[in-house]
Amino acid sequence: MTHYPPVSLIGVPTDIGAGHRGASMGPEALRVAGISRALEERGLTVVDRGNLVGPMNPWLPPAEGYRHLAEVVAWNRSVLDACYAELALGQLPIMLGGDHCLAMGSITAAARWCREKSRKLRVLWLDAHADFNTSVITPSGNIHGMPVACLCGLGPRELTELGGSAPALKPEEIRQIGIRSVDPGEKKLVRDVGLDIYDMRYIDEIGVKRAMEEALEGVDADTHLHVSFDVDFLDPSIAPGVGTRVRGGPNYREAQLVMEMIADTGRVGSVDIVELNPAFDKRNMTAKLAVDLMESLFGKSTLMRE
Ligand code: 6HN
Ligand code: MN
Ligand code: MN
Ligand code: MN
Repeated sequence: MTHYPPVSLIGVPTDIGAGHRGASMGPEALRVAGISRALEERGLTVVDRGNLVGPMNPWLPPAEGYRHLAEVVAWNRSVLDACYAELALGQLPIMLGGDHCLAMGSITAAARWCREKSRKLRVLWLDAHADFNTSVITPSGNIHGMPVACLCGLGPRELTELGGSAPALKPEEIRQIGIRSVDPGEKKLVRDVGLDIYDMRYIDEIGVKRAMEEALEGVDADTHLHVSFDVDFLDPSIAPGVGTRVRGGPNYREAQLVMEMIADTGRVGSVDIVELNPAFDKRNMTAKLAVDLMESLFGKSTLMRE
């Protein structure tokens, strides 16, 4: 049985990078769905640090390919500081989002931490989308569609150099799982960069088990796993509470297996739960499912294996 450090929940109540309002209500929905208790019942020590504060959403159209760039930078600076502070305290930070742009801050923090501790970083990006747009190729200007590109050094300096020097992340440190919606320019870019993408077609063909074995290959005792869980990874029939629904995602058991196999590594060091949008949800069912999947991520499985 894995021994985990104490968990710190950090609310990031913003929808600054999204194309729909409402992900700012995500942190509270996850709390209402019982995230603290669920993790405590897994035997973890949990402290809820409350919510970060940042700029309001001015709801403006994109300017030069970016919507709300200054506000996205401000939010991510506080995410970076808060997430890094928890890692430095020996805690395991879980970001309660919030839209997916916040992963620039949390992953930059994890990358800095790993560099200082000479640990290997592996990012597991669970998402329907590759989030690899730039201001030139974006169809929307929404920065939640750009965090992976920015982390890999493709983006505005304010974001690529969030942690000082760019890039925060090498493409070979990331595995994307569940992908099924990639924009035309984005498709070319992910190929050029050589991102390791386990898309739904691949998962359909070889199954979750083998896909996850491949995605987790090389993870060892020195690896820090950062799990960036975009709730739109899930099939929208079981997870309607998101702004950007794409059908054809993992079903309930497939998603559990993804989490269980990550749990088996015992290497989870930081987590984002993002894009949960209570304005689109039904009776908080998506938040409850996200909590259920967090239990699996921290070692709960149907038959106790520990
Ligand atoms: N997400 N590829 C689309 C865009 O506007 O760039 C959708 C991005 C969705 C981002 O869900 O985190
Ligand atoms: Mn995303
Ligand atoms: Mn997504
Ligand atoms: Mn399937």
